[in-house]
Amino acid sequence: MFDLKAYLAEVRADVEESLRRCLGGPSPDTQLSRAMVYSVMAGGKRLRPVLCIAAAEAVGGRRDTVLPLACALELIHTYSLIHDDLPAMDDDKLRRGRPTCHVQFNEATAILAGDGLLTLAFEVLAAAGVQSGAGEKRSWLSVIALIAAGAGFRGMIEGQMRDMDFEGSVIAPTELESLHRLKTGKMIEISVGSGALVSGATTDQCQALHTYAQNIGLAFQVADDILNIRGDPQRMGKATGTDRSRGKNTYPSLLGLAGAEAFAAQLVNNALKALDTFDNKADCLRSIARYVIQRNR
Ligand code: GRG
Repeated sequence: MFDLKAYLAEVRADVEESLRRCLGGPSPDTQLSRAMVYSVMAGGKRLRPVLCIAAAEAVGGRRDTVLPLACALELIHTYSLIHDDLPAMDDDKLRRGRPTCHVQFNEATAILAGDGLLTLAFEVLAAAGVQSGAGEKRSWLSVIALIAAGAGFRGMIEGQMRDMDFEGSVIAPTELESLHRLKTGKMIEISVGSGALVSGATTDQCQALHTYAQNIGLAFQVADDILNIRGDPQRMGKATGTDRSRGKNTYPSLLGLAGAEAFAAQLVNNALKALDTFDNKADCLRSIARYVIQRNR
């Protein structure tokens, strides 16, 4: 039986050490760098780095090769959380169990800390590409393009835009699905896809992992919607009940709680099925798929 708890603890420790190195370069001890470190090192499940590393290992790749990639994904994710919490967006006061970045510092610092993390991510990626061997540079360039597109205005940012536009109006399930495939799903897709790509996955493996990622990406969002109703704010480190008060479209509001749970379980089954041709090196990905809907934070 795969020990997911031990795997998560081990991968998170490696990622956090690497994140500290990324953030600890020759920069002055300024309010800006303090705000960046504050938000990145505030905990968090590190799901995107874990997925990136697990996908690499599932196709026989090495963890140390993809660590810069894993860090870049977490830096981009943290920037998106800082900006999502801003008064102009969700106006949240608590994130990862701490005051949000703009509450702890101020709004301008939070905006710039997000900008700093986004650009640092591409600095880290480009440096890894430069240091890679001659035969690997092409896949690093492809990965940089994949990440820029997934996190960008046709990906996560467009998802965020739609999420805000649809607040207060009822939308069809298909619209909700395409919104989440962008807002939450794209980062999960590129986490899995980039880890596999840099590790030399075959086209068939990439396709199967893409199906896996699409399904767990949506399942993650459905679970997030359920946790926003049923979760314990203390354990989650953020407020709950916020979707309803903001008039957000969610899976429980469209399908009911039981319907949303059944949908999430179906998505996880689809994800597991996509891994049928993989050997036991993909057990980490299989366990993560189950964890995505069993998690309590
Ligand atoms: C502002 C450009 C921009 C994008 C924001 C990610 C996002 C888009 C918004 C976050 C709001 C939200 C609640 C999204 C639903 C799912 C999600 C991404 C939750 C946060 O990710 P976790 O649970 O957080 O992995 P931790 O803190 O564990 O890393």
